[in-house]
Amino acid sequence: MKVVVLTGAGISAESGVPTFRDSDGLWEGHDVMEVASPEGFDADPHLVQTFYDLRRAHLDKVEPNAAHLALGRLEQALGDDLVIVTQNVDDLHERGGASRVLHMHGELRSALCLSCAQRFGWDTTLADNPRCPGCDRKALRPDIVWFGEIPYHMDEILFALSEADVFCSIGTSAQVYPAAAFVEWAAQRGARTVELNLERTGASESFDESRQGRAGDLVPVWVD
Ligand code: BV8
Repeated sequence: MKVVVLTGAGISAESGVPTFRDSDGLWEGHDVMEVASPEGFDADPHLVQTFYDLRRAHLDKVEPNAAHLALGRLEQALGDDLVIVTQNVDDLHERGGASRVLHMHGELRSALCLSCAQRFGWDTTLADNPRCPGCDRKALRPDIVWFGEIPYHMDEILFALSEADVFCSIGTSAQVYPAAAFVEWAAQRGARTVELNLERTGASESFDESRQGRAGDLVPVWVD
């Protein structure tokens, strides 16, 4: 049985990673386009670098929760028949035991060089404008997919969705595309679709089954 799981910020909420659109969310106090778009980066790179530096530093203070660990167990059981696609840029799936995770919106612990296009594991800050380890130019940006940019791994994701028997969406408000369209793409190809989220979303009607609750409670039950 082939399973595709899509996760969003809600799966990391119980680990202490703020979501985007909940009341105390990341976007609060920020104009999204100021901190998560190429235009925002061009206008004020220091603001954007600092926004991601703070989130990168926070990763050292949080741990994977029961939902991440359950998906790690699911990968043990299903192997290559499980594809985890995440909109999240944290590393909690990996620290929860999953080894093959498609980060379609990039990763906090990666930096991308605008000059030589190389990527580097990155654990410190970028706002101090460090030189690229590859080309020595001061041209590093967060390796994050911003609004208007093309998500990563789309070919792999579309192929996995075309083969999926089950599609499960966990902890996402289904407001950002193309991720929000995955349920339709999976359903068109006959997959059974399940939504696990704290509250109903605009996409809930599109799922065969929509369960409300905390990911830390729902995901272990769904997995086991
Ligand atoms: C694209 C950066 C083309 C990473 C993010 C005009 C111009 C250009 C594009 C567009 C346009 N108009 C529309 C678009 C498309 C645009 C888009 O969708 N805009 C929206 C706002 C309408 N999309 C894009 O630009 C994308 N690129 O379209 O390129 C293309 C497409 C396909 C193929 C080729 C080309 C790029 C989108 C990526 C943007 N980057 N952020 C970062 O900073 O982290 S988006 C941002 O939102 C995050 O990545 C996040 O992952 C994503 C989705 O948010 P969620 O994860 O769902 O989080 P949210 O807070 O919203 O919801 C949390 C949910 O959890 C809630 O429902 C809550 O109830 C629940 N919850 C809370 N606690 C718990 C819980 N659930 C369970 N348990 C709990 N404990």
